[in-house]
Amino acid sequence: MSSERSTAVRDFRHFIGGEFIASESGRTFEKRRPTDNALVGHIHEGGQAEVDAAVRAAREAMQGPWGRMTVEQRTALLYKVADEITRRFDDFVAAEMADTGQPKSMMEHAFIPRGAANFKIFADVVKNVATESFQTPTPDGAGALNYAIRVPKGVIGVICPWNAPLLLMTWKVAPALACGNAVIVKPSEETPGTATLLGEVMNAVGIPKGVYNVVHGLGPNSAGEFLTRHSGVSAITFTGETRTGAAIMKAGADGIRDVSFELGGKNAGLVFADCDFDAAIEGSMRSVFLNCGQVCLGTERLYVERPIFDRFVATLKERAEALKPGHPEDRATTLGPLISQEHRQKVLSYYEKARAEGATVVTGGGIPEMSGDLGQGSWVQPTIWTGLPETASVVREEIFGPCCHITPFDSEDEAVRLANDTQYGLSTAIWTRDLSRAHRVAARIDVGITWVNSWFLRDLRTPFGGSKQSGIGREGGVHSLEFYTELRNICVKL
Ligand code: NAD
Ligand code: 6OD
Repeated sequence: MSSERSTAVRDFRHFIGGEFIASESGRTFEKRRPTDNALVGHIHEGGQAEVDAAVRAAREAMQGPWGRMTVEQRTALLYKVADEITRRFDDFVAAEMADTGQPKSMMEHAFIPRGAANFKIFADVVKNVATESFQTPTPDGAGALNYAIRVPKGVIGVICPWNAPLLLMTWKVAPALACGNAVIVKPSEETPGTATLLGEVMNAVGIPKGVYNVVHGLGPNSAGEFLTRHSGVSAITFTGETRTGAAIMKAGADGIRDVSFELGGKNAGLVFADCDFDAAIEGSMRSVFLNCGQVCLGTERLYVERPIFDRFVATLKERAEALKPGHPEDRATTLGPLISQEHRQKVLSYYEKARAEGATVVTGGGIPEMSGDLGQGSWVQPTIWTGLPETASVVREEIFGPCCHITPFDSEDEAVRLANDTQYGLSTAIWTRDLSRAHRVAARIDVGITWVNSWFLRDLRTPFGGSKQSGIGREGGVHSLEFYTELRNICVKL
């Protein structure tokens, strides 16, 4: 495994039918490291041939031993996958750090452990969830018994983003496999590392060949689109931008393929004057700046009740200015770079728009000075704005960077109205000591997930997903089974 400081250039091949293979076309594209823009990989670009091969391998796997395994056998294997991820923890941390440049401490404490946890939780869910049954009266008095069984849907296409690669990929792969499906993963073109490594894990623990496949590539007119159009793919689970979701939905429509979508967000944090101030600051620091702001659940819009507005803005400014961008392996580093130069251009264009639209730039708004090779990386300053109307583009559009706009509010109704005034509906964080208010406000906000006095506190058994343009469907716990299985009803006349 290449260390983050080394510049070894890796070759990222597809993982199909249990083998690491090159593209038939011989085409590759570059992976550059976000911290210093060094070339760290050549990624094989999958085309129709690789998607066809992966679908064949997955279909064959479903006909083979995998398709005949009992739930106990399958879930025992998934526990081994989790244990092997844990055994190779340092390799996963290094792979994800090289791909995303985010601080090692975050990888170690949050993102990589979730890879293993996802496999364990869904193994447990599948073993412990019952299906429904009804006793039905019949005219002859003998009755009938209706009961449902769950069967795997088939081959699941898993299309992933780059912001938390292992966490988000295994959040889909684990329940899909627990339910007995085979998967074809299309990782983001920015983050090939951990999906590839997971292929090694699958082989090491004896997951049958063809159950887990990875086809690298791009989106439109490449592996991503070919996967969504393939008639051998039964359903598509996708995490990424809302615009991409719309394209995938159109592609899937031809085959009436089921979709599960986790899409963009422009989430609000609501800070009431009666909150635990320090906790609200601590939580907002995470919800704005974690992962350099590249978290779909992040709060790029903060609304703060007027009596504490000035103090809140000043304290958040002080804390944001204390963030330390730097090398991911340095324990002092608290802020990573953006994923790519291209994404930095997008974020900086919003920094520019904010100025043009008349924002007060409380802090940031540019590029930090980084020393040595880091000067070539895709760094941006943590940025806070105030003073813009709700119509401003940085208040309406998802930026996916380390930035937020803060607006004062005067009443609970106004806070709810402001939070809901968006095309998105993913998450909200409410900061208040008044529990009645917390329940009241949470119920009125049109999002899939509301956190009260916390943010990104996850229990994997709970429903997760977005309303409005933030997604379709819910995953997590039993809700994942709804997507990854077909429910068959069997009616037995007694
Ligand atoms: P993206 O939509 O650009 O890309 C995601 C994946 O889709 C990539 O693998 C890409 O290659 C593929 N893709 C692109 N076009 C495609 C097409 N036409 N057909 C098939 N595949 C295609 O998203 P991104 O930039 O990688 O990720 C950031 C976005 O993801 C943000 O909008 C963020 O909010 C969202 N996100 C949402 C959640 C959630 O849970 N709601 C979680 C993480 C990220
Ligand atoms: O925690 C999860 O299960 C999840 N899907 C998180 C999404 C994070 C978005 O960036």
